[in-house]
Amino acid sequence: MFKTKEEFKYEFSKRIIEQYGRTVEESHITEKMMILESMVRDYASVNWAMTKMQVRNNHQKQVHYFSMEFLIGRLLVNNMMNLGIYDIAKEGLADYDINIHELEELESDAGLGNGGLGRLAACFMDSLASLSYPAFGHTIRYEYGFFEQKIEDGYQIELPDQWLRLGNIWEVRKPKHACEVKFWGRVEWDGQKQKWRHVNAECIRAVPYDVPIVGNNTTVTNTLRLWKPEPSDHFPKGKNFRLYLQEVNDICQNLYPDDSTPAGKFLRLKQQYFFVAAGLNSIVRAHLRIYPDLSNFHEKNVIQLNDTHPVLVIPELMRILIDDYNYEWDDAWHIVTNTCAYTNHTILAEALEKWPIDMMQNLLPRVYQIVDEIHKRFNGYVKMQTNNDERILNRVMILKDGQVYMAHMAIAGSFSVNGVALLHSNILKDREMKDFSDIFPGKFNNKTNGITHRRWLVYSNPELTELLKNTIGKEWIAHPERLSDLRRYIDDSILQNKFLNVKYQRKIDLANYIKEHNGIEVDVNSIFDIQVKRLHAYKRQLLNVMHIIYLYQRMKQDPSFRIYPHTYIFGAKAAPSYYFAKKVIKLINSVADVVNNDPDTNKYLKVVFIANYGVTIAEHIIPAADVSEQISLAGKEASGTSNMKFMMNGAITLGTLDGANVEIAERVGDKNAVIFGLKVDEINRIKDSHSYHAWDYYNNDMRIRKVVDSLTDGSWGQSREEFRLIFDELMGHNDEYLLLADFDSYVKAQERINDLYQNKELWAHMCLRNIAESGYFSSDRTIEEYVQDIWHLERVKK
Ligand code: F55
Repeated sequence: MFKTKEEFKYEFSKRIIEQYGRTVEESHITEKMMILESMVRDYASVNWAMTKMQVRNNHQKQVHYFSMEFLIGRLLVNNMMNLGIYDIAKEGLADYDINIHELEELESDAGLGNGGLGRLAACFMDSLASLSYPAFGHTIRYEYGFFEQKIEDGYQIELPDQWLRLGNIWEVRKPKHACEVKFWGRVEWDGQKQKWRHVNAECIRAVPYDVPIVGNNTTVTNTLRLWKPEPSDHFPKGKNFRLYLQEVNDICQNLYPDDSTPAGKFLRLKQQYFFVAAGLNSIVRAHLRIYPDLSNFHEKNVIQLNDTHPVLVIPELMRILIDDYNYEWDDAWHIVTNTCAYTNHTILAEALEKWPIDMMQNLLPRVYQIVDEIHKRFNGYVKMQTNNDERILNRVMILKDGQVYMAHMAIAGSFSVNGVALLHSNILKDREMKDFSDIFPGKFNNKTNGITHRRWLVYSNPELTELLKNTIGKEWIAHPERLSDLRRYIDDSILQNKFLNVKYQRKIDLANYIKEHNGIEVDVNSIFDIQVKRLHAYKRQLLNVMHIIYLYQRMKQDPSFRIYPHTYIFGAKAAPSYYFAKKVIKLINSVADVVNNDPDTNKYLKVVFIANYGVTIAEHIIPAADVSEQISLAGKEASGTSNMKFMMNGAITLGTLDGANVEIAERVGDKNAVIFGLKVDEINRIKDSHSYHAWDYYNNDMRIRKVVDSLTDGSWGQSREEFRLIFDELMGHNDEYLLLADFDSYVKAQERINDLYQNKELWAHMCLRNIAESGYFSSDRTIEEYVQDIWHLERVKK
């Protein structure tokens, strides 16, 4: 493998000639990019093979992270940086007159996820490898990732995300690890063998495509296994071949673009079982290559269930143990419940997965039988634990109202249940899932989320990284908690100025991006106030827009009222069938059109909606933020993770006491975050007493009335009906997420930002304090906690 620039250049040109029969100069830019990728992949593959061998030979325990989503983004730069070969490659390419950044831009952004949950899985894989822990990820190899968003006439348009257009150099097809997954059919009792048989099933072959997950500054390279469905050799007799092929392909066509409600679709259940069954099959086979049986399965494997989506692991592993390996129920249950751990990411009732019983029974007849048995035995256990309390039993049952409650099965079948931030974990334990935590004391725990500081600071913000290195050295890169070394310097005025200058540079970059993509000129000296995340009512992008409308109306009405120049920036994808969310996008764009083109105000106020928000775009946006909008209704955002990325890049959180904002505010202190809004207990009181009346706020606060009225009086250049849905949500449905109740407090918080920003020294001090306290939010810390409390892994041994 190349160690020097010259070796790199030799290898690069040799491969181009061998592969394409041309010189470097003659080759096409995509060819150059693909050759570079293949060199990095091959560079990584030595470590990859070694890691697998070491884990096997040392009989090490592994974690298997099962997730329907891994939002990994681009890998080229990340892998080169983690391998420490970026500079060699960059300089070698420069000698050929190739700008490495141009190659980087050609890689597609692997968007195999919706939002926070999928991105968390990707950050965890990076931290696991970088901390040298043995880990596998399992998911589906979607043909099309999360849709590409375009904005036309202010509306969201969805286009297919063809991430595999140029092929995917990182993946390696592993047909030898393929297996069969069975759907449909029925179960029959085999009297001779004394067990159930699944007959007349439709088989689909599952073939793994393995992607190396390269650790930073370690030889450990783990695997992300993408499962692809293919036609089985056991073609179902009498079935129409084309129909069958269609069914096979359907499984991996699309990622469900829904972060709010489990699309009650058959196909989604099929997807879930498909990758769960395939993943388990490969783990069991790997285990049996080393050990004589499965009785120590849970000592060598731990399976983390990323939300309820992969919870079929529980009955499927029971099925394998009982049907395929002749374990008794109790022994199998012991293994399963010592293998599985479950992470909850939401308490929104509409997001808790339930599957109609008949659907599961038809599609997965044997698995359903096992679910039914788990349900019966769990009922028995609950009765025993609660002195036959029928009310509790009714609340915790796995099967009820004709549905399978996946979260209930997850809790019953796992040894650990965790939330993703302190507040969220407490709400789970003390409120939403209190019955379960009474039944299983000790099972519930918290693991506050984190983000990989490598991607989200070191690689995406090299300017800030350089400044940090020059100030506190580079220990923090391997030990992010050492960002606290910065505490001593936050009042150093030279550092403060350098920081403000780095921020300024990044704002220029983003301003150029906006100019190029939106055609809008923004003032780089204005406050960049940014809200980027999935569009959802509870995240309250609408509150942000309402405040912008209020500022605009007030500046129009009162020429003596002017704000410090602000650029409000949004990025958000709405689920295609989520009409309200799509209307909010349209509203943002309509308000932007009016406000940006009004010469009375546009020196002070600009609004920008950046299309197609995803990992790659986030890497440009986040380093440029002054203000991080984290304004969900308290109690609704389980954690949030963009809040951490912004903090680490020196932005000030403008947020409610929700999710991980609580922990951010606690760490930086009151003075270094701008917190507003109702708190969880206040909201609970309001909701429990039914005492909230949106119309009271409308009638009593002229600012609110004017903002709300503007939705239906044509102010935003549209018909009066265009935003009726939004008006109705607020005034007709009594403002479920209490925007009007938090409006006044939000206005005041924005005013605080406005004042604070004008004191440059104070502002820089606040930003630096945020960076200094952000080490805790590295996913390295989160992973260490999972390892200590749940997974009990050892680092890969040589
Ligand atoms: C995707 C599909 C379904 Cl069916 C349901 C939810 C999702 C999804 O994307 N959820 C999600 O992203 N949840 C988020 O998880 C983050 C990581 O824990 C949290 O930070 C965030 O608060 C939570 O909303």
